[in-house]
Amino acid sequence: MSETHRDSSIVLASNNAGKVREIDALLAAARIRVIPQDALGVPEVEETGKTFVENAILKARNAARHSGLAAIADDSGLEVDALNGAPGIYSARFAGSGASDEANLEKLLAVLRDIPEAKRTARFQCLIVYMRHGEDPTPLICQGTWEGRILFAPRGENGFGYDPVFHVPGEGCSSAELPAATKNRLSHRGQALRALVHRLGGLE
Ligand code: ITT
Repeated sequence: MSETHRDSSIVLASNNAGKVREIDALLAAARIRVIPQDALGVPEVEETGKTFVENAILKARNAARHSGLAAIADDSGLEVDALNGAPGIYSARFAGSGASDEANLEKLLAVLRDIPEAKRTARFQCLIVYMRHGEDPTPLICQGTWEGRILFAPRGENGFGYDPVFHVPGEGCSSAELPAATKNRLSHRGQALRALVHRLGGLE
């Protein structure tokens, strides 16, 4: 049986406008439309997991239960080798609960101030979970990883979160200097969503 949901609605379990924009664009290419959870009055769920996949499942299950629809969730973050993988699952709250992207990014630059370029390796991780309904015991789980390096100062205006300090090897610029389509082609989120679309039986 095809798992494609072109004719039925899917709720997107994210309140992050940057993510929603990217996921919309990536899924639109496969003619899959999603409804952001805030448009359906879905309350935020606490991200109590210890792993990206646990948090993505919590978010997808919450959105599916509250909306009665299939749900897609994205849990993602930045792993910095010099910080033993931090901020990781705590990327959105690195500078404290409710911290702005700017505050998180400034904290990252401060803690890495004395780390030389060669040791500033890092990667974005993205876990995408698709649940057919709130009690789905076999959610689809797809992952993407994007390797790079942390810059010494922010560059560029595009994207969101840590994009201005994430140097993209091969492109010679920060992720925030890439056009949206190029970031989606290369990024952790683009990789994970293309894998999901493939498994849903849609276009790659
Ligand atoms: P939702 O849970 O509502 O989706 P969130 O921002 O809380 O939004 P996460 O818990 O998954 O989502 O945290 C992801 C954080 O990782 C995000 O806030 C950014 O700081 C960072 N991040 C993830 N993907 C990124 C990207 O493509 N570019 C820059 N930063 C990214």
